[in-house]
Amino acid sequence: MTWLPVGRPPLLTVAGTALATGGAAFGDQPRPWEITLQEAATPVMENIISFHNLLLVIITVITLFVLALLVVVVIKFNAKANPVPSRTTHHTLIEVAWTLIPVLILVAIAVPSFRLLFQQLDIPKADLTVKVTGKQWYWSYAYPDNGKFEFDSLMAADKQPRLLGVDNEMVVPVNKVIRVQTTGADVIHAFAVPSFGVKIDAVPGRLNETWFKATREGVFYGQCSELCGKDHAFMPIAVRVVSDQEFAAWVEGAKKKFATNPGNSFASADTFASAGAPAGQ
Ligand SMILES: [Cu+2]
Repeated sequence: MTWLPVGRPPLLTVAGTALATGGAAFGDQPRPWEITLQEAATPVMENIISFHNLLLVIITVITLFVLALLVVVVIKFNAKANPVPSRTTHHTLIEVAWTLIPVLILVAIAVPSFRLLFQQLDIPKADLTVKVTGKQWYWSYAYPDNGKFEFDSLMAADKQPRLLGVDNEMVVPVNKVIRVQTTGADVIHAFAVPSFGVKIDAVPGRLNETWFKATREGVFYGQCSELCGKDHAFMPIAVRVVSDQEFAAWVEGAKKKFATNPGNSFASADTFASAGAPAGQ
């Protein structure tokens, strides 16, 4: 389902590579002067980028066409150039055309659009479920399939990348279908990771579901995308995608590490949010 080449224009790739060599260790994140979408790491995001590129071409052609018509009107039909206006009011062929052509354009857009929507909403058989809870102002990740542990993920002020690094990353295996269930503990938050093409509300009293299948290893950053209070900007999402073996090893470690804090104990005092974290969770 690729209509156009996916990825950055060549010029931006050069700039992106230069920046990437400086920040390669920091994974997928926004980059200075970036005007494109972040690089895709899932099939859904690849299709989102292709769809975006298709729409960009269509809207550019339409805009230039309308601009050309306006220029023609201004030059040919102003009072000086055309002192005696035509009294024509109807032209059947043109009327049919300007009704039919937009309909065809909309249909051409609707087909890939619905295909993409179905791909996003129709969750394949999941290999792994992670329950994500948005809280003021951090995230909790629960792994019901892997020993039922749960841990908090708070922004770490001393970690790079700034405002995106966290103390405990969400870890998932590569090339596996991850079902993400989101909910909110207090107010509405939104779980969003651009490279995965994932953005879903985390609503109190409701369980939302989405999915992603990361096709490459690395660390992928996102942020809460629903204004949720004073530290909305300081509850980043960091997802580490690793091999099956690394994931199994991480699960073993996590079971022990998080066994003593069922649910909601806070991270060490050197993390940013612990200073302002609400008490009595
Ligand atoms: Cu939030």
